[in-house]
Amino acid sequence: MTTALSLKALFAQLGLKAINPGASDGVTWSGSGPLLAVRSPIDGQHLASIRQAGPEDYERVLAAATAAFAVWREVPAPKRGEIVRQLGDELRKHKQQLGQLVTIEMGKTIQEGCGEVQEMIDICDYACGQSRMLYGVQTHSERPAHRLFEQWHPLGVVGVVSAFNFPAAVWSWNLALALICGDVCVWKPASATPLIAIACQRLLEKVLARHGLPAGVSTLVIGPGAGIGARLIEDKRIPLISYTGSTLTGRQIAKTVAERMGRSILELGGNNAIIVTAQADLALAARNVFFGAVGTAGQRCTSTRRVIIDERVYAAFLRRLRAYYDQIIIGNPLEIENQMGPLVNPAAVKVMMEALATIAAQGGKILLGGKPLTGRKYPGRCYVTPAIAEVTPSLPMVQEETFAPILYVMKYRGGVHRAIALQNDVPQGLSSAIFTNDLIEAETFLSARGSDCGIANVNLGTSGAEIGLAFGGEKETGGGRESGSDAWKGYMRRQTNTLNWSRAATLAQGIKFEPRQAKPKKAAKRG
Ligand code: UN1
Repeated sequence: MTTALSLKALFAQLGLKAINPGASDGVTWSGSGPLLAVRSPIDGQHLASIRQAGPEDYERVLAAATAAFAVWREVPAPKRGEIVRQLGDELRKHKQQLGQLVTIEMGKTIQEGCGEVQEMIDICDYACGQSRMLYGVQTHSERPAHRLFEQWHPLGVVGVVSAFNFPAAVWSWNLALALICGDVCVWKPASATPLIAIACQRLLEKVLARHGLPAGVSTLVIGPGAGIGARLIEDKRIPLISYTGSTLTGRQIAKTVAERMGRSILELGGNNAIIVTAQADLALAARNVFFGAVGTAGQRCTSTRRVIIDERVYAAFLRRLRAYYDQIIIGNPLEIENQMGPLVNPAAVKVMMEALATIAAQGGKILLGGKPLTGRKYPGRCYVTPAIAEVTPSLPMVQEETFAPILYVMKYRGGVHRAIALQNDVPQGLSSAIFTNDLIEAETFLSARGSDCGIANVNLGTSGAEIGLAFGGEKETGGGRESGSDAWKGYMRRQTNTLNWSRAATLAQGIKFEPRQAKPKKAAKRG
């Protein structure tokens, strides 16, 4: 763990204090709710406290956001892009510190903590470019002298409810696009990771203040999901809610937002599989499965949870995978040589242990790992060894996402279509991959009869998507899309426009509707 001094220095550089207000309208910080203690999963150390947002703080924030929208939507989109670019520059300058804070607060390795900040920088650059490309189509009207086109207008206040596992990047994927689209953001981070949210919010406020922009373009409320979160979800002033988290909560949010005719972008659970066929490069496959299952201690939505292996290469593949698991270095994630840090909190360890017990009770065989780690090297009750469970595809637990480093291995027999059927046979549909050097197998996997997921990869793993194309998944993953491609459209309202530049009134579809000629009025007699 960092020494007290370097934690102090980190806090000073990122604008954090021992007690931090949990609500910001973009300029003024306040907090009238109960105190929230923030602990590091690395060693259980108390890092800081948050005075959470109360109802009046929330109202103040929403009033600022609503007022800011009226100003921000008038700022030309490329100028909005320039603000986002400058946020990217601030992130660049503070990459190391922010990466370290991510690691201290949620436990991913420092490599991955810095990688998360890099992903934020990438989306800022991307969004800046996109701000000059908010294209609407134009087509030919069926009427003479008419112009038919569409425009994309800003939507309003966007509520971003983010998860602990990408505590800063989820915000940036939404914020960068929302801002260039002319929307303003209210951010409610996960209660496990409020410090990184405060640090990011402060950096953005610095940029906004430099340009004299109003408070409320970017705002923050920290508080429990059931309190401040529920307020946000139910608020009619917020036309779009972007939520990243569990399917259970997402289902509830989807209902509540739909009930008030709002929109939602949902990034929910994944149950991501890798298919290893007999034509696979087994060394490449094992390496990728290892990172996919163990990276971020199995706490990514895109983590690899299942491997579906051709029975002919099952034993050989497993030998290679075991070799990686056997040499894994677990420990303080701030130390660069450690490949896996702790889970986010002791409750997550409990969930993992219970899941393993259920898997065993259902007939699964725990091949290795799955034990809590204790002792001097592992303070804080959050360290575990990653587990591999050998299962048959019909094992009920295989249908569920357990947010922990548990990997299911299973065999298939027959052609690639058999493996694809198993891969698709779960309620979730986020990410998927196949390892094969056979073109027909690869293309079948990517075809309409292939993977049913939002992401499908060939010869690389399920996690670690780049920001350049849309990110999200199907089925119980929620259907939302963030990041690249045309995901920006989700943050705008579309308007179809028809403009008549003639003096004739022409109806579409050839309909004639001529008013009868009105008789000219007789001139009034004089005198
Ligand atoms: C998540 O876990 O919520 O593809 C997102 C990845 C990252 C995003 C993960 N770029 O693994």
